[in-house]
Amino acid sequence: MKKKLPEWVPENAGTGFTTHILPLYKSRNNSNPSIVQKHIKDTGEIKKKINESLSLSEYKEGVLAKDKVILARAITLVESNADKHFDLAQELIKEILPFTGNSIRIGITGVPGAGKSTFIETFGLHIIELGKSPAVLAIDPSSTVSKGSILGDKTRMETLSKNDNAFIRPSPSSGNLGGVTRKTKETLLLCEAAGFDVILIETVGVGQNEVTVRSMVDFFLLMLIAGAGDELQGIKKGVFELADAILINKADGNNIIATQTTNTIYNNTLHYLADATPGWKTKSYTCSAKNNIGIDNIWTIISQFVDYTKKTKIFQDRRHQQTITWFKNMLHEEVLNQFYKKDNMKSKLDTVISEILNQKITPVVGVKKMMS
Ligand SMILES: Nc1nc2c(ncn2[C@@H]2O[C@H](COP(=O)(O)OP(=O)(O)O)[C@@H](O)[C@H]2O)c(=O)[nH]1
Ligand SMILES: [Mg+2]
Repeated sequence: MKKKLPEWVPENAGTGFTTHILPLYKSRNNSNPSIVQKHIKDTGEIKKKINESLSLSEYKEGVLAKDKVILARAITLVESNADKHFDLAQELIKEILPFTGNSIRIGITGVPGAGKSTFIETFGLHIIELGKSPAVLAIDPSSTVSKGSILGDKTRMETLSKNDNAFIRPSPSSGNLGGVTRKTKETLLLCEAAGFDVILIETVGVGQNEVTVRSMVDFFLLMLIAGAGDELQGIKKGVFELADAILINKADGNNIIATQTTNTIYNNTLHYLADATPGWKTKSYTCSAKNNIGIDNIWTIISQFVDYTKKTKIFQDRRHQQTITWFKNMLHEEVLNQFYKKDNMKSKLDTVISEILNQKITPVVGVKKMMS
C-alpha cells in the first residue's frame, strides 16, 4: 500500500527525501525557558496537525525550542519549490535571523569513500562529549547518486543520528545550483536558530560544489586518503587553496605508513600554495575516523582557527562578505529569471541567434536587441 505523504512533501520526491517525522519531542537545553514551556504546551496541538500546514508562529516557536520535528518541517518548507510555500519560508527566515550566527560552520569535502560521513559520526560524538550540539547537512548535487549516499550516510552516522544532541539532514539537491545554495544556506540558519552550535556540511568533491560550500562556512576541511594512485586524487589544485586543513583519513592497520607518507607529500605541496585564510597556514594531518584517532586534534585545530580568526576579525569579515555574496547571487539569478520569463523571450532569442549565425548582426547588436 502506498503511504500517504504529508502535503508539504513535493510531488515526485524520491525515497531519499525526508518524509518521516521523528517520533520524540525533546526540548532544547539551552533555550529560553518561557518559549520552551509554551512550546511544550502547544506541541500536542502541533502533533495533531502533522498533515496540515503550520502557521508562521508555530514554525518559529518550534524551531527556537529546538523541536526537531518542527525543524525538519521548517527545512522542508524552505526546500519546497511551490510558490505558496516560498513567502512563508521567507517570513520564517526573517523571523529567525536574530537568533542565528552563533555557531561554527564547517564544510567537509573529499572524494566519495574518503570517510567523510564516518568522520562526522566520530567527530560529532566527540564534540557532544565536550558539550556541543552538532547539526549535519549533506549536500549531493546529483539525485541519482544521492539516494545511495543518503542511505549510506544513515548507516554511517547511526549512533550520531540517534543522539538527542545531534540533528542530521540530507539536502535534496534537485534543481539549479542557485536553488541548492539558497536552500542549504537557509537550512543552516534554521539549525543555528534552533541552537545547534556546530554545523557540519558534507559535500561530494565535484567541481562547483566545493566553491559553493566554501562560501557558506567558516572552516573548510578537505578529506583525502593515502595511496589512491594519483596523489591529487582527481582533486583540482584550486580545491587545496580553499581548504583550511587537509585530513588524510584511514590512518589505521596496514595503512598507517602510507598515510604518513601522503601526509608529508601534502604538507610539502601546501607549502607552495596560497592559504585559504590569510595568516592561517593550511596543514595536512592524519586521522582514523573509524578508530577515533586524531579526531580530538582536529577539534583543537578548529578551535584555534576560530580563536585566531575572531581575534583578527577575519571571522566576522568573512561572514559579512558571505552574506553579500549570497544576496548578490540571488539577485543575479532573479534578474535572469525575470528576463527569460518575459513574453516571447524564447522566440525572440531564437530569432536573434539565427541572425547572429547568419551574420546579419553581430553578437553585440544581438544583445542590444534582446535588451530593448
Ligand atoms: N579503515 C578505515 N576505513 C574507514 C575509515 N573511515 C571510513 N572508512 C570506511 O570507508 C568507507 C567509506 O566511508 P564513508 O564515511 O561513507 O565515506 P564518504 O563517502 O566520504 O562519506 C566505509 O566503508 C567506511 O567504513 C577509517 O578511518 N579507517
Ligand atoms: Mg558520505
